[in-house]
Formats: sequence, structure tokens, C-alpha cells
Amino acid sequence: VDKRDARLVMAHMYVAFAALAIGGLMGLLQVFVRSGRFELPANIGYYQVLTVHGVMLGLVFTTFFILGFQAAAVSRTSGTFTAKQRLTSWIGFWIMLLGTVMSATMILLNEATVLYTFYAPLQAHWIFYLGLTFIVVGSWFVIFAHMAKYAQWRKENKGESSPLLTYMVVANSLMWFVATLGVAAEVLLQLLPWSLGFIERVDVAITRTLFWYFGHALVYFWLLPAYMAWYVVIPKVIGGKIFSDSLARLSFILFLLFSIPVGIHHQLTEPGITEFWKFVQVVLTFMVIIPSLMTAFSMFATFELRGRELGGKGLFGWFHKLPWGDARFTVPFIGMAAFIPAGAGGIINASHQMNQVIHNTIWVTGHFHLTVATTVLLTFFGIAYWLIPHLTGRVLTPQMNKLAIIQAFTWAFGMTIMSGAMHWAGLLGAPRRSSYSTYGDAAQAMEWIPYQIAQAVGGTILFLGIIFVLIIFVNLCWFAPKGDEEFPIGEVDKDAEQTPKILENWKVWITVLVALILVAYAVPIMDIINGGPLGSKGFKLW
Ligand code: HAS
Repeated sequence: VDKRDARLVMAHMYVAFAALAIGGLMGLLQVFVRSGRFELPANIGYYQVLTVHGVMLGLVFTTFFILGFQAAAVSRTSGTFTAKQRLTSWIGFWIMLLGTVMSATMILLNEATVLYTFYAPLQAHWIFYLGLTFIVVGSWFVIFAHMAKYAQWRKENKGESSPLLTYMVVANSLMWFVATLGVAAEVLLQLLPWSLGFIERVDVAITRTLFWYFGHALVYFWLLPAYMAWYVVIPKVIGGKIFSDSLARLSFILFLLFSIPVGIHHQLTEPGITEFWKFVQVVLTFMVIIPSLMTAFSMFATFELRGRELGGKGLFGWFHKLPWGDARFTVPFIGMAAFIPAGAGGIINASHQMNQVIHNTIWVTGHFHLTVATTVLLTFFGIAYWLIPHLTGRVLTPQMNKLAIIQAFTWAFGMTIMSGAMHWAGLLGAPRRSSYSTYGDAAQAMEWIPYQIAQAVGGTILFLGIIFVLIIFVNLCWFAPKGDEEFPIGEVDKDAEQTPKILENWKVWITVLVALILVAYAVPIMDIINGGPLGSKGFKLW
């Protein structure tokens, strides 16, 4: 990656890792409070801490890390940005940073204790919402710059299939753009005018529906950069080949199509949306599981082919041949392994009837700590261990490599305890997003206490993991020895099929995407606007 592009990417990384440090500390405070053994100072509220934790990690760390990584990916595979593209990216970066400072200040002043989902009826200071608008608008500048580079590449290489990593960035960016239109509408048409006193009331169901239209795609915006590393980087790190270029592209297209028209699976217990539309979106949710199953298949194939190439015999002999001592592989691998139970949990959540059992319980918190806070996060750490030194002109030393592997095992251990306890307590009915309470010593609530203590133990181990990763980050930025660290890009297996041209025909996919969104959302939103299916005319099915 060119030095000028490297500076741009590193700017994103500094913000991301600062957010990780703050958000991680807030996580530690939270598990302590919920254990019932610790009280926050009187002037700091539990929900304020929870908001900082969710916003810093779920929104700020992820967005800055992802956009930085995607910039590096495009620059590495499609060529250095032009001055105009780089400037657009920088403008986007500064707008996002300004928005982050505005929103974070309001949370710290306790003027925006609305959690990371920030929908009504909770209301924040208008500066918080304006800050969020800046984050979204800034991100548009950044992704437009990346897409401009892609368009330039295609113009200069007519008829050729674009570099796989750039293609993946474009798919994720398109998904982000279409999804953020929902949250932009929520903030600009409802929350911002409401907080400024221009309108007296907002429709809570609309704000939630618009939020989840964006919110579920948001989770795949986090996941897809991890998949980019799994498909393109990991094969090179293990010395193997990409199993299939077409399969990788197809799975990204399926994510583009099915990530958005599924948000109602977060609202399965809500009145105001009929069972029929909930059913439609549950079916579409099951469609979005398919590209993850394809990814699992592809990864297993890559690993097995490489392991056998290295002489692995028998059913599982190939498994031992993989480079377990290399943090660039082992750290994301632990993330992949975590995605097996994490994904199974997601399928439970999406199954309408089972959702009634777990919805709004701490099971859901357990689910997303396995998905985003383990699968995605460990993969991002694995990326940072080669990307940061690549950009700073340093190398990952054997000591840091060892610490990185220890970090990942520490993380997996802490998370098994914390997330395991969350899942179990959720099945016993423990609510999510609640401070410590024994609910008048109710027998049911007393059952949750041991699990809450387990969460505090797991959370403390996780915090240790954050300290390790911050040590490695600082080392790779400023102290590691100078040298050349590779930006690994895999090659496609020679036996793989030719990639069909249709996969790069965005007009087709955007049309299908818009059609799916209209099918999934037009009627539910009209229903809510017209007073809802539970309105005065009585309950109608659709
Ligand atoms: Fe989820 C709630 C359904 C995936 C994040 N999810 C959440 C929330 C978050 C979140 C943050 O349907 C809470 C939001 C809130 O604050 O309220 N989720 C799913 C489904 C999937 C899924 C069906 N979620 C994710 C991912 C996330 C994420 C990914 C973040 C990155 N989720 C739900 C539902 C809810 C929900 C409901 C609402 C619950 C409620 O009622 O509130 C699927 O995408 C999962 C598919 C995944 C798989 C796994 C494939 C496995 C792979 C690994 C292969 C491993 C290898 C290694 C090769 C089918 C790819 C080999 C290993 C060896 C050990 C040999």
C-alpha cells in the first residue's frame, strides 16, 4: 500500500483502537455492576456506561476499522488512490470523526443515554443525532472514494473480472449505502426534528422499523470484512489457494441481497406488524444463512486441500498440518470456530417460535458477543497483526506473535465463560439491558445471580485480552523493528471454474435488491403509517 494511502488507513486505525480501549473499559464496569458486587459512583448511570460501551465498540470501533481496512484492500488490489479519491476519503474521515466527538460528548454529558440502538421512545440531545448523521454522511464520502477507484479500475481493464478483494469491498459498500438510507431517514425525518422540538411526537414503531432495516444489515457490514480476510487473506497465509472465486463472489452477492430485507426478525414480538410479514422476513432471514454455510464449506475445503498438500493423511490428518504457530491464521481461526455455535444461536433467534423464548433476554447479548465480539473481533485482530506493521513499515516479532496467540486464547476462554453464562441465564429468563436487581428477592431472579458472577469473571478475562491487544497495537505502531510485512493476497485454485460475468453486473443485483426491499417492507411500513394492523378496523392478517 502506497505511503499516502497508508497514512489515511492508519488515521482510521488510531480512532478504532482508541474506541476499543474506552469501550472495553466500559464493558468491564458493566459486568461488575451486574454481578451485584460493585456500584458505580452516584453521578454515573448504568445505562450511560452501557451506551458508551455499545456506541464505542458497535459503532465507532467497527466503522473506523472496517473503512480503514477496506481502503487498504482497495489500494492494495486496485492500485493507489488518485489525489481526488484520497481527498474525498480524508474529508469523509474528518466528518466521521467530528460526528463521533459530537455524539460521544453528549453521551458523556448524560444527554444521550439512549443505547447503541437509539430508537424512540428514548430521546437524546439533538447534537447526538446530528453527530450520528455526520458519521453516516462521512462514511458515504469514504465508500464513494473506494467505489470511484473500482470504477476507474474497470474502465482501465475493460472486460476483465475485478480483483476479488475490491469486488468484496464494493458489495459491502453498496449494502452499507442502501442500509444507511434507513437510519438516515429515521434520524433526519423523525429523531432530529423531534429532539429539536420541531415536531411534537414520533411514531415509535416507524423509528424501530427504520432502525432495524439498517440494524440487521449493520451486523453483516461487520461480518463481511472478516469474510474478506477468510476468503482472500487466510489462503495465502497458510500457503494454500482460494477454493473458488465464483463461490466467494456469489456469497457476497447473496449477502448484498438478503442482509437488508430481514430487519423485522428483530421485531418478532412487536405489535403493529402482522404475522404474515414477520413470516416473510423470517424466510428471507433463512436465505441469509446460506452464504455463511457456503463460506464454511469453502473454508473447510481450503484448509483440507492445503493440509493434504502438506502430507496430512486420513480423515483429519490435514488439520494438524495447518500453521498453528502463526497468529495471522490462528487468531481468525478461533473466530471462525466461534462462529459455529454463534451461527447456530442466530438460527435459533430467527426461528419465530423460539424467538419468543429468548427475545429481550440476555441470551441475545450472549449471541452478539460470540458473533461480533468474537468471530468478527478476533478476525479484525488477526488482520491488524499484519496490516498495521505493513502500513507502519514494521514487522510482527515472534514475541508479539506469541502474545497475539495468547491473546486469542485468553479471549476465547473469557468469552466462553461470559457468553456461555449469558446464553444460559437468558434461557432462565434473565433480561438483557438491565442493571443489577433481585426483583424483591424473587426466586427466579435469585437463580440468575451465579450466572451474573460468571459473566463478571469472564468479562475480567476479556478485559485482560483487550490490554494484550492494545500492547500489540502500540508495539506495531511505534516500537516494532523496521521491516517489510506482507499484505497477503491469495490466488485462486487452478481447478476453480471461470467466474461468470453476471456476478459483476451490478445493475441486475441492485434491481433485485430494490425489489426484495419493496416486497419485504412496503406493506409493513404502510400498515404502520395507516395506524397499524391493530388499528380501529380490527386485526387484519395482511
Ligand atoms: Fe444475529 C440479534 C439472527 C448472525 C449480531 N445479532 C443480534 C444482535 C446482534 C447480532 C448485535 O433472527 C442484537 C441486536 C440488538 O441489540 O437487539 N444473527 C441471526 C442469524 C445470523 C446472525 C440468523 N448476528 C449475526 C452476526 C452478527 C450478529 C454475524 C454480528 C457480526 N440475530 C438474529 C436474530 C436476532 C439477532 C433473529 C434478534 C434476536 C432478538 O429477538 O432480539 C446468521 O447470519 C448466522 C449464520 C451463521 C452460520 C455459521 C456458519 C459458520 C461458519 C464458520 C466455519 C468455521 C470454520 C472453522 C471453517 C450458519 C462460516 C473450522 C472450525 C473447526 C473447529 C474445525
